[in-house]
Parts: sequence; C-alpha cells; structure tokens
Amino acid sequence: MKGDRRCLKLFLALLILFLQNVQGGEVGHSHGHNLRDAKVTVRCIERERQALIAVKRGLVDEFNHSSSWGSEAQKKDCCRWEGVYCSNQTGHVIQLDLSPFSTGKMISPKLIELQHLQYLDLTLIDFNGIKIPDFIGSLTNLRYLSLYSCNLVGQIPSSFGNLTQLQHLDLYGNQIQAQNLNWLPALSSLTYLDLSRANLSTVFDWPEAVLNKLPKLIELRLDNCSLPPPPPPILSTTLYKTNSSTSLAYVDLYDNHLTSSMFLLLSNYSTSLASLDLSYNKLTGIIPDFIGNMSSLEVLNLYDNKIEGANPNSFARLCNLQTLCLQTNHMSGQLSKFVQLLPRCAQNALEYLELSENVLAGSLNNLTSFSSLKILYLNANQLSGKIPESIGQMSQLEDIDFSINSLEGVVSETHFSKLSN
Ligand SMILES: *[C@@H]1O[C@H](CO)[C@@H](O)[C@H](O)[C@H]1NC(C)=O
Ligand SMILES: *[C@@H]1O[C@H](CO)[C@@H](O)[C@H](O)[C@H]1NC(C)=O
Ligand SMILES: *[C@@H]1O[C@H](CO)[C@@H](O)[C@H](O)[C@H]1NC(C)=O
Ligand SMILES: *[C@@H]1O[C@H](CO)[C@@H](O)[C@H](O)[C@H]1NC(C)=O
Ligand SMILES: *[C@@H]1O[C@H](CO)[C@@H](O)[C@H](O)[C@H]1NC(C)=O
Ligand SMILES: *[C@@H]1O[C@H](CO)[C@@H](O)[C@H](O)[C@H]1NC(C)=O
Ligand SMILES: *[C@@H]1O[C@H](CO)[C@@H](O)[C@H](O)[C@H]1NC(C)=O
Ligand SMILES: *[C@@H]1O[C@H](CO)[C@@H](O)[C@H](O)[C@H]1NC(C)=O
Ligand SMILES: CC(=O)N[C@H]1CO[C@H](CO)[C@@H](O)[C@@H]1O
Repeated sequence: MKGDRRCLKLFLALLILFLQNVQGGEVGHSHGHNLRDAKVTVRCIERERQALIAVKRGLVDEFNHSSSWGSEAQKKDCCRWEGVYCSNQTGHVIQLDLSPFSTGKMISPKLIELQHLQYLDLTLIDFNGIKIPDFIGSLTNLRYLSLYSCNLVGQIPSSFGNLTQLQHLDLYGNQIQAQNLNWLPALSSLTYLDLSRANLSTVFDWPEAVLNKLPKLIELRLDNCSLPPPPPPILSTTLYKTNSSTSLAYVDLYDNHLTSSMFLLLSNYSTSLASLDLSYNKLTGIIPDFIGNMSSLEVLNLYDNKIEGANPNSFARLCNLQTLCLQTNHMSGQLSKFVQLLPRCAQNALEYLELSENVLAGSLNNLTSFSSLKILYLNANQLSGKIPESIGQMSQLEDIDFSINSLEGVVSETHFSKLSN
C-alpha cells in the first residue's frame, strides 16, 4: 500500500513540476548555456538551510536518511540534500519529502521559513500523538500536502483554509476530528481529498462542504469517519446547483453511518463516477435506478449493508462494470433472476462478482456469457441443485466459492475442463 502511494506521489510530483515547466513557472528550463552553468552553482538560501536543519532536529533519523544533510563544505548546498528540491531559477526550496524519516518529536515552526514550498510530504512519520500545528496553514504556496498516517491527534486546524492553492490533501489515518469543515470550501483547487479515519460525526453538513464547494475534485476518500447520513434539508436544497465537481470519479465512503439517501446525493455524478464504495454503512431497500445511470462506473462496492435487492434498472447502463460486491446484505429471491438484472453490455467487462452471505436461492445458472469473470463468490446463500458443467468453460476464472449452500451432485473433471487459471 505504501509502495502504491509512493508511486502515485512521485507521479503527482513530476506532474506538478511538468505543469510548472509548461506554464513557464518557477522551476527552471534547461535551455541556454548560461542557465545550465548557473544551475551547477545553485546554492540554497541560508535562511532556508537553517530552517531545514531545525525541521530535521524534530525528526529521528533511524535509517540514516539524512546523511546528505551535512554542514561540511561539500554538503552545504541544501538543494542537494535528499528529499529537498529547489527551484532551479530562484534557489528556493519548493519540495520537501521527509517520508523516509520514521518518527518525529515535533514539527518545527521554522518550517514556515520555507514560504515557497509547494510540496510537503510527511507520510508515515510517527509523531506519537502531537497536534497538527496551526502554522502549516501559513504555507500558502502548497499544492500538495500529505500527513498520511502520522499519528497526529486533535482538531484539523481551520488555518488550513489559507491553503488555497492546495490540489492534494491527504490526512488519512490520524486520530483527528473536525467540528466543522468551514475551512474546506476555500480549497477550491482540490482534486484529491482524503480525511479517512478523522472523526466527522458531528459535521452534519459535510455533503455541502465536500460535494458542493470543490469544483475540481476528482477523488474523495472519507472512509471510517463516523459520517452521519445527510439530513433532509440538504437533500432537498440547492445542493449540486452551484460549484459541484463535474469530474468527481472516485468516491470512497466506506464504514460510516450512511443511509440510502446517499444514493440520491450522488445521483448528480452519473456520468463521471468510476468507482463508488458505500460498503459497511446502513443502506437498506432496493438499489435505486440512479445507480443504473452511472454509465462510467467500473467498481461498485456495497457490501455489508442491508440491501434487499435490485430492480430492472438498478444496473441497466453500467456497461463498464468490472467489480460488483454485494456480499453480506439481505438479498433474497432466485439467483437466476438477479443474474438477469446484470447489464448485458457488461458481460465482457465484469471480472469480480461477490454475492456471498445473502439469502439467494434456486440453482446456479449457466454464467458462461460473463466471459471475463475471474472471481465468483456465491458462498453462504441458499442455493440448491447441481453445479452446472458449463462452469468448466469459464476459462478466466481464478477463484470460486460456492460453499455453505445446499448444492448436491457429483463434481467431475468436466467442471474444470478449461479452468486453467
Ligand atoms: C534542475 O536542475 C537539476 C540539476 O541540473 C536537474 O537535475 C533537474 O532536472 C532540474 N529540474 C528541472 C525541473 O528542470
Ligand atoms: C550514515 O551515513 C554516512 C554517510 O553515508 C556514514 O558516514 C555514517 O557512518 C552513517 N551512520 C550510521 C549510523 O550508519
Ligand atoms: C489565515 O489567514 C487569515 C486571514 O488572512 C489570517 O488572519 C490568519 O492568521 C491566517 N492563518 C494562518 C495560520 O496563517
Ligand atoms: C467521535 O466524536 C464524537 C463526539 O466528539 C464521540 O462521541 C465519538 O465517540 C467519537 N467516535 C469515535 C469513533 O471515536
Ligand atoms: C476504523 O478506524 C479505527 C481507528 O480509528 C480502526 O481501529 C479500525 O480498524 C477502522 N475500521 C476499519 C473497518 O478499517
Ligand atoms: C462558486 O465558486 C466561485 C468561484 O470560486 C465563487 O465565487 C462562488 O461564491 C461559489 N459559489 C458558491 C455558492 O459557493
Ligand atoms: C437515467 O437517465 C435517463 C436518460 O438520461 C433519464 O431519462 C432517466 O430519468 C434517468 N433515471 C434516473 C433514475 O435518474
Ligand atoms: C451456456 O450459455 C452459453 C452462452 O449463453 C451457451 O452457448 C451454452 O450452450 C450454454 N450451456 C449450457 C450447458 O446450457
Ligand atoms: C456533475 C453533474 O452532473 N452536475 C449537474 C448537477 O445538477 C445540476 C443542476 O441540476 C447541473 O447543472 C450540473 O451540471
């Protein structure tokens, strides 16, 4: 997981640098002899070097990460220190990646001397329960801020509302809270927001803040936030009619207290959503037709709820659906009826179908038309009869689980004839 995040971060960092180059921004271009010569002699700004040393004093260098951060003559250029990146033109520190440090005692207030900082990554530094300092809100040039799993506590400072250039904010996995998200709308450039595991249980108007006021948002992660269901006034008012994002694609609201009203709230994003996770909430009833209109949806995770079933339009236009996880719900009726509700246009797309721990009955159908299926979980239902031999033709299958049902009959080699995966 950390590896994946690292890759993503590196990519984003490079993207930000690339964009700055395209825009002729601060970071240098490498044309012309003079500039190239100049680059070799770039020296960091002394004030910023002192600030970096102060920041480092707050951290524990268990793995000798900062051996390049020296005071010897040949190590004096802080722009060459590991994790430090300076503007080639101005010499100001613009990026700071401290994530290789493993623990920290404090975040030094000297950090704010690095006023040109655009990228700050403290991922996975264990600060052992200190608060997020207010002064981070003064680094107003930040585009990227990650405090991912830093073991921070307390309130998210409202000074974050001063980080108006921020595009990527990751506060995942800290023991933090917010009484309100009034600071969030000021971050109108945000494309990525992860507040997962922050306690937002009293932020009743959270949909206003995250869905209505962040016009560029692409990815929203609020899992395990004790999010309350949106109150009726929010559902009926002007939500969506103002600054909601038209590019919201990834929504993860796993493990909250949300009810089926959430579907209505997301119905406005029917053309942009690629992935929706509402698992481990309090959804009830039938999956509504709005969902069936989300034509870009590739991943739909609704497991661990109290969903009772689907109707003919619940999945109708989900032609790109690759993953459908509905395990641990209250779905009843014939499995064959349910299978008929799956979109025909997704027959070659669907790879993961998980329906375990429901009360689906009847016999197992011929599913060979779902030619890309890799994972098929039907365990812990009330299926009966024989396992059809046609299963042996589904050559992409990697993992099947039919256990804890009332299946009978003989399983032969034919059932496995093409299951080479
Ligand atoms: C800045 O200069 C360094 C050293 O010459 C070079 O490695 C780096 O790619 C340059 N960065 C940009 C963004 O041009
Ligand atoms: C840290 O790295 C430096 C330079 O690579 C080396 O001289 C020093 O001995 C290392 N210290 C430890 C404790 O490993
Ligand atoms: C945020 O900006 C406001 C208004 O400009 C200012 O009063 C406040 O001190 C700033 N907070 C921080 C932490 O920089
Ligand atoms: C979240 O905060 C509320 C109110 O401060 C508190 O009652 C609740 O126990 C907290 N939830 C968790 C999971 O810590
Ligand atoms: C939710 O967060 C708590 C800590 O805040 C953690 O202990 C728990 O495992 C998380 N739950 C899930 C399902 O990830
Ligand atoms: C929508 O965004 C614009 C530009 O950022 C802002 O001026 C306006 O107040 C916003 N409208 C609402 C209702 O938030
Ligand atoms: C789904 O989309 C179609 C065509 O755009 C529209 O007529 C229908 O009302 C939509 N259904 C729902 C439930 O939003
Ligand atoms: C299973 O379905 C496929 C495609 O719909 C069909 O070609 C095949 O004959 C069926 N097999 C059996 C045993 O019914
Ligand atoms: C993303 C999206 O579809 N936004 C629409 C939400 O609804 C309002 C008004 O109904 C439209 O103007 C938006 O384009």
